[in-house]
Order: sequence, then C-alpha cells, then structure tokens
Amino acid sequence: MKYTDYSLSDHTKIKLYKQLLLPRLIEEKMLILLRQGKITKWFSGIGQEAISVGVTAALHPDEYLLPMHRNLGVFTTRGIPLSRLFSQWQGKANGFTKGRDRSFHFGSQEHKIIGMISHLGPQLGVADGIALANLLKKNKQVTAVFTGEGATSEGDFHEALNVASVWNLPVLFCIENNGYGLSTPTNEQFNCKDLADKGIGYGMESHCIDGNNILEVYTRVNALCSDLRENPRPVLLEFKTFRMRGHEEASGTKYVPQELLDTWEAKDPITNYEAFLLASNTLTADAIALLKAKMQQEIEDELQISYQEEDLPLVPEKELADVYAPFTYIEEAPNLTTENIRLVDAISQSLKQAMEKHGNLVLMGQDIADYGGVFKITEGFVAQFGKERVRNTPICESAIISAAMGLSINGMKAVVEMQFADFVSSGFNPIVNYLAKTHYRWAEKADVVIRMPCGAGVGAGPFHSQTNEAWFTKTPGLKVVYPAFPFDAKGLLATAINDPNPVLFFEHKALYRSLYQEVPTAYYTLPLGKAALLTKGTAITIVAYGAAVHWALEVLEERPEIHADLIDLRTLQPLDTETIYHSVKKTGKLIILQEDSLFGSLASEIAALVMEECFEFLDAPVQRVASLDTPIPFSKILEHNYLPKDRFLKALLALLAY
Ligand SMILES: Cc1ncc(C[n+]2csc(CCOP(=O)(O)OP(=O)(O)O)c2C)c(N)n1
Repeated sequence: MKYTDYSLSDHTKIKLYKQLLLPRLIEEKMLILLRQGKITKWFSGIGQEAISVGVTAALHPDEYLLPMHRNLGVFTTRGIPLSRLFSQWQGKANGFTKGRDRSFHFGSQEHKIIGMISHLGPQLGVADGIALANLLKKNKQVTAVFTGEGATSEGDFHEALNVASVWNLPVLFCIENNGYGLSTPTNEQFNCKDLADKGIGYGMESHCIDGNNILEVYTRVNALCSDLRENPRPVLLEFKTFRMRGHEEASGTKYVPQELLDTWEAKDPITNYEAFLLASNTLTADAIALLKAKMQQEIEDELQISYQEEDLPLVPEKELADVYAPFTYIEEAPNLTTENIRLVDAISQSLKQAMEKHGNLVLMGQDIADYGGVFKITEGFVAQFGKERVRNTPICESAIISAAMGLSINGMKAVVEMQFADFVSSGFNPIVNYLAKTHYRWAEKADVVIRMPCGAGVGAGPFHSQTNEAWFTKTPGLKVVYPAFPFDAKGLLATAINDPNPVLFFEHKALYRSLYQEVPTAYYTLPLGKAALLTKGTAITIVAYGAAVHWALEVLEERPEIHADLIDLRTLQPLDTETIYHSVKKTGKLIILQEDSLFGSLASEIAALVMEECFEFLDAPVQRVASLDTPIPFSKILEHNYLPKDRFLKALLALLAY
C-alpha cells in the first residue's frame, strides 16, 4: 500500500516519523562508536525500524513488549532515557544490568520491556506466560513478542505458538523476516512460501505485513490490538523486511547478493516515508533538518552523561549477593494435630494449602487437571481451584517453563510439574539460562517452582528413573530442594513456593507411596538450606539425601554398634556446609551416600569442600558411595546392581576400620 492510503492525523504521522528517525540516528552514531572501540558489539536494525516503532506505537504503554537484538526502536519508542541505554552498551552502572549483560539483554519493568536471552526462542514462551497472567487478571492487555525468521526454526517457536493457540492467549507473535539468519538465507531455513502460513497449522490467525512501511505496520497492528483487547486470541504476523547490514558489525554482508541490497535500499522505511511527508506537505525540508539536528544534539548530550559515569567498581561480594532475589524466610510453625500420611499426600497437601494461601499461584503440567497428574498429586484440585489455575499443558516443557517465567514477570507465581524429572531435559534451556540468570542480569525474580518426580528403584529404565539434581546444583541462580520425609516435603515445598527464586523440588517416586509419617495438618514452613541430623554418633559422619537417607537408616538400624552422625541434607542448594563441617570435625570421618551416579555429582562437591575446609580434622580419606556411571538399566537385577545400596555397608565398615 502507498503512504497516501492511510487516514491518520498529521500529528500521528509526524510523531511516527520522529519515532522512526531516532533509532536510525542513534545507530548511525553507534556505528561510529563501534569503530572507535567505545562499544563492543552491534546488531544493526537499519532498514527494519518501522516494525519496532510501528508495533510499539500501537501498544498501550502498560502492555508488555518482548524485543530481540535488532529492536532498538522498541526501546526508544517506549521512552527509555538514552543515557541509560548508552551506559548499558558500555557496561556501566547506570545501564540496566550493572555491566553483567550486553546490548539488549535486559528488561525494564518500568517500561514494560522484557529483553531477550541469546537463545532467542524462549522469549516466545515468556510472552505466553505474560499474556496468560493478563488473561487471568482480565485486564484486556495485549503482549507483543518479536522473533527473527531464523529463530522460527527453533522448537520454542512451535511450542509457544501451539500453547498460545490452545490457551487462546492475546499475544502478537511478530516475525521479522529480514532474509537472513546470520549467513543463512530463508530458503535454507524453512520450506514454505510465507511464514505466516504456519498460523494455519496452529489454528491461528495470521497476516503478512509490509515491514518497511511505518503507516502499514502501525495501522494494521493498531487495529489488531484494539480487537485483541476485546477478543483475546493469538495472532501471527510476518513482517517482510531486509537486513541491510551484517548479522553483527564484524561479520559483514559479503554473502548477500548486491542486487538484493539495492532492491531493499530503494525500500528504506525512513527515506521513503520522509519523501512522502515532504510530498504531502506534512513536513518541510527545513523542519526535517531541524528535527535531525535536535535529535543528534540530544544523542551527543546523553552520550556525554554516560561517558562521565565512572566505570563499575568491582565488589565480589555484591556479585554473589545478586545471584538470588532477596527472600526473608517467615517461619510458620507446624500445628499440633497430625495425621499419618504418605510422601505423596504431604506434597499434595502442601500444594493445596499454598494454592489457598496465594491467590496468584498457577499450577501447570501435563495431565494435572481432571486426571490429577500421573502420580495423582493434584487430584481434586480442579474442583477447588478451577481449570484456570490448574492447567493441563501440551507436551512442551520448554514453552511451559518459559511461560512460568512470564507469569512471574507479570506478578504471578507458578509451580510446574514435570511428569517425570527425566523430561526436564526438554525444558533445560529456559531453566538454566532464563530462570537461573535473570536476577543476576537485571534484578528480576523468577518466582517458579519446578516439581521433579525422580529416582530409581521402580524398574522404569533409563528415561523414567533419573535423579538429575546435579544438572542444576551446578547452575548459579537455582535453588535445589530434595526432601526424604513427608514432614520435610510439606514444609519445604511451602517455603519453595514462598521464595521468589527458581526452585527445583525433587520428589522421590519410590518413596511417594512407601513412606508414611505423622504430618501436621495445617500449613507450615521449613527453612531452605538447613540439613537435619537424624542420628548422632562420634565414629563417623554419613551424609545423604533423598532415598539414600533411608538406605543409610536401614544399615544403622541393622548395625546399632555403628555410632554415626547421619545428616539428611534436605536442601542441596543452598547447601548446609556448616552442619557437615561441624559433624566431620567431631567424627574425623566422612562417607557420602547418594543415588546419583558418581562422576561430577554432589558427593564429589561435598568431598572437595570437606577436604578444603576440614583437612586437619580428617582421620581418613572422604568416601563417596554412588550409583554406577552408566545410564539406569531397566531389569530389576541390573538396576539393583546400578544402585549403591548394597555397596554402602562394605564401604562404611572399611572406612570405620581405616
Ligand atoms: C539457540 C541459538 N542458536 C544459535 C544462536 C546464534 N545466533 C544468534 S542470532 C542468529 C541468527 C538469528 O536469525 P534470525 O532469527 O533470523 O534473526 P536476525 O538476526 O536475522 O534478526 C544466530 C544463528 C543463538 N543465539 N541461539
């Protein structure tokens, strides 16, 4: 469509022009600074500005936007102070990440902008979560999320669109099809004519839009937003545009045919719009020149502010302190009335009571609604809390964990049930890269608990038996809880849900229905990071967690002559090193028993810590007893051989005799 085809006021047309011009002028300046080494990396959005600007201008200021690496126009149109942007790109304190992340990798709740992580795709699922929160709050808000056409090849794209469609979430999925993903042209990226056609497969409305025409982008998106606010649904938009510069400045455009660059140069969104404004007498050449000069001066002034800022001081303690969101544990003491229940019941009760306590808590998982989950933990929940808050999900761990992050960003709490802990590998990326790193990067919490039914001893083979806590204890930013008893599970889960940090909560399947304990009936909390001393003795320290605690208890019951401190860790991250060291300093001997395979496991970490911190107190080398370093076999005989239970007593006696 021609620019003349739109009936917008001159005021709107001029405003859009200014919004379009600013990111272009900033970029032109940044390209100079890049060559001078003042900034280190730049992903150019030159030629694509109409998309960022048009979409942002169409959204209300309190509606969330999730931009990518070429969407400077989102940030400028939302009115982020330029000096702060410049500080961000120079890694200075007045930026948004205290120098901890680069370019556009940050969010700002103040501006309702949620920046990307490098992995691209998770943004789309996060947008789902934000939109779900809006839907539950019934606030009639739209969420817009961006992706390049390259990232549409990621599974996250498929998962997020599918979830949005099944849940009818008001999300605008904005694909900027700029011809190349790094050096890969579109015909090597996907095999369909228009990406918008993919909407059909998801049961989703979709449109192709000329991404170089600001009036087209703004008018079409504006109309869609008005409609979506009243009739919530996802819409897929494919903006046709072109990447006029290299993927990032260092990589150049040698592989792009010159004629393509020439064709798109002629479609430049700013020069063409400018020509229209001049031809239609909306703006004069003098007015445009004046505008540009004023903006350039503003850019210079704001740059000076950022230059004058001191470099960030290095305060190592501050770096560590910012990995987790602050959380003040509030103790709610257990009541005196108890009932004898199983681990599975204790977890179910804890979840139910947390749902009653937190009106903003949403549960998500496969088959957790009417079916009650494969372990029946959420049986009966739908009747009490409704399907809005107890949500069956499609089989898409990555998008759902990303959506949980989005719920948290938009003021909700989320608990996600992995059907089996093994399947967390399909949602690994958002956990270790999004949830874990967000608070350190830009001080946003990730108020998400991921429940992990785990463990062997049930003859379920390599993909339904793993205890994969070490995948997560390694990652700064995550908390990992692993109770061994119903009482602990109930109180620790309550705290995990109160804690605004991402928590992996391990629940041993073999203990679910085999283990009973007297458990207080009402809501109570237990602190994370505190181990329990189950038996006291002076001869040796045994450290265990999960099912291994029960193996150790069995041995100690059979051999009352062994006087051991048995420590049940209960929480693996944070780890209660104080209790471990205190005991080892008393006994002089440490054996760690765990269900996980040995190499690179938590037992190895504890052994290393104790060697460093308690060396002078040790009377023998620290021993680790763990499963074999093989996948978990299916046959009962092989599984028994895999697990360390039968090897424990021998190792314990040997260490005692050392
Ligand atoms: C999961 C993942 N794989 C690879 C990369 C490296 N990478 C960064 S951007 C990019 C190209 C993205 O292309 P597209 O989505 O079309 O966006 P554009 O850069 O064209 O705007 C690649 C391959 C990455 N960041 N994340």
